[in-house]
Amino acid sequence: MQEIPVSLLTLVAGAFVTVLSIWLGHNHSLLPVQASAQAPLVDGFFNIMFSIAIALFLIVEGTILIFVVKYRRRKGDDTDGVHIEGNLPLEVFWTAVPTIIVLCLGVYSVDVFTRMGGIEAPGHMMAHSHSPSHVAQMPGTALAATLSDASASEMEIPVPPAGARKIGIGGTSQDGKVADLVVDVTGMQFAWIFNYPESGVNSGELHVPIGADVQINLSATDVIHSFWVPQFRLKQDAIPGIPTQLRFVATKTGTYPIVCTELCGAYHGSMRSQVIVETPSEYENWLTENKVAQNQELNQAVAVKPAQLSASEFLAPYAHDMGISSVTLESMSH
Ligand SMILES: [Cu+2]
Repeated sequence: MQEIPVSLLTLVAGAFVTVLSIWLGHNHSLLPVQASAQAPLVDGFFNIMFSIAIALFLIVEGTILIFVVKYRRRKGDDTDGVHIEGNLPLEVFWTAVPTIIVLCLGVYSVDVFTRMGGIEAPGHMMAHSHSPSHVAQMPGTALAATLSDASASEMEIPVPPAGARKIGIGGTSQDGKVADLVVDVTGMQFAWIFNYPESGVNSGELHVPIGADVQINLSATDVIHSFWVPQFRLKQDAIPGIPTQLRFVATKTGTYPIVCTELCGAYHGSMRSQVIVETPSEYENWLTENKVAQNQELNQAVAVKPAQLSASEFLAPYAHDMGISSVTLESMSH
């Protein structure tokens, strides 16, 4: 009986491994639900990496299994194996293939990060600097300062403009488009505080309307924390003294966990909150209820921090007792 050529068998096995890997890589339930417009970008990247990992697993483990059976020791065979040393073409091949894979994944990951708004347009990020005075003002650029003596004309040094460059996903890359909703988020040991600057509402959980372009300004009061919503596939550090931001569009109503994912102290594990993605009308209701509730709290407060209040807000509780109308008060403060 004639044998099937090995090359033909290899070709069939290769096609089978390719199809199976791609199918498994795109039909798994390893990732949580996609709840933001950014999530499919990350998942696309994950699925490609997972497909490659499955293919490598099948090739390596499959080869081991085939060889264990095919080249097992036969009864009465006590001879040594064939001595083989080196195979340059083979070594070039198995070095080149991973190199190409890693380079392609690198380019793809940067593309995903850019489309999510993680990298600012070059004009925003880098500025040509020919003046040593710029260098001197930058923190941590002792090395750059030394180098600039040698090649000042060729150096590209990031110079933060007056507004300071934004760190995080979705900075100024959205073509300067203003977000629909801005929320200031403060991380502290061991809680997240959400402040809605437009309405003055403070909350322990994040409410956002579905489909809105949301910008989150992150800060930390003590140590580094990290704001992570697995269902949004978004994560950004909150760093004391350095403002960072996240920008996302929620695409699925529901309640999703917010997890601090930077070990920040003894109760790091309990530093959790939740983001509630609501319909616009539900969101408006929530906002109105909280505005009312928090205004009542303000009027009943025994001690408030004057620094956080305008003059009329601060005087409002006393003005009523003194018989001064809020209109008078308003005109006094201008
Ligand atoms: Cu934390």
